[in-house]
Amino acid sequence: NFKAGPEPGTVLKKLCPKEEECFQILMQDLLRPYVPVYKGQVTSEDGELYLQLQDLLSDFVQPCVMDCKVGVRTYLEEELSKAKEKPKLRKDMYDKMIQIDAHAPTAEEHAAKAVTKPRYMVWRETISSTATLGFRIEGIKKSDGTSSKDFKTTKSREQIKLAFVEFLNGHPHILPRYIQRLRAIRATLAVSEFFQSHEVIGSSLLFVHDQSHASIWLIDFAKTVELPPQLRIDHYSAWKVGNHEDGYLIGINNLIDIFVEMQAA
Ligand code: 4IP
Ligand code: ADP
Ligand code: MN
Repeated sequence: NFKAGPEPGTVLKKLCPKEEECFQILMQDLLRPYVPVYKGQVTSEDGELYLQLQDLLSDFVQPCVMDCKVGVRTYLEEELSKAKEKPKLRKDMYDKMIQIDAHAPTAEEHAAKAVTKPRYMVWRETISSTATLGFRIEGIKKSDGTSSKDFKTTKSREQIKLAFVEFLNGHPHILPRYIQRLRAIRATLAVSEFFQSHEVIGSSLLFVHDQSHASIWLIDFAKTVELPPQLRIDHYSAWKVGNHEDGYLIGINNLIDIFVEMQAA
């Protein structure tokens, strides 16, 4: 999905037209300092279209990287209505489900050896911290290059804190910088036209630090869509089918609270 860009300091991500549209708007929005710079489309040797983005890691030396997916909902309302009209059974998602918990599927799902996508996505939200805290850890890469995606059942505040402590291990001075950056992001979201007019689903915050620097960016807008005309959301109220709420600010607030708690400890 990703590869090194043609110019140094850039990466290429497979083109998704919806995501490109977001980046085009974001380059003119107050959120611009908090997203990778979008440098346009490029075609690779094999004829595939890519988005060329600023490589967020290029100014760091042996960085530690953490991807946190933000929001209480991780699938589009459109995917829900599609699944209702025409349930598509996903064997791959059933397999991913039983790998974590053989008892998670219902008798019917066991018989079909398949689940629908919303069923799988909601289950993922509830076994992780997404449903309760409005964010979850997707992956962490340490400065030695080793990485882990083993956070699918990291759910409680305490489990999250332990993972954050481990992520910051040996760099306590980074904590206030992350808090400052998260607060700046929250303040900017409050005045961003992009944030006012979009439902932000499946997007992540990318935390990056090394010995001396730390920063956070918003990434992955493949499932971020413009709200229907006249519809407004507060990114905080409970989601109900049709209201398009994403819980993005629940996640931001909990992230700030948890980091502040760690600083006080
Ligand atoms: C994945 O589940 C992630 O939720 C993907 O979201 C999602 O892609 C996949 O759906 C789903 O199988 P696991 O993380 O548990 O493996 P993301 O790309 O944000 O990580 P979508 O297409 O919803 O973005 P499918 O339908 O692509 O398999
Ligand atoms: P996907 O839609 O495939 O999940 P993402 O946009 O979420 O793709 O990116 C996947 C991973 O790639 C992120 O967790 C992050 O580690 C890395 N990444 C994404 N964007 C950048 C970037 N601009 N610079 C450096 N690394 C990035
Ligand atoms: Mn992603």
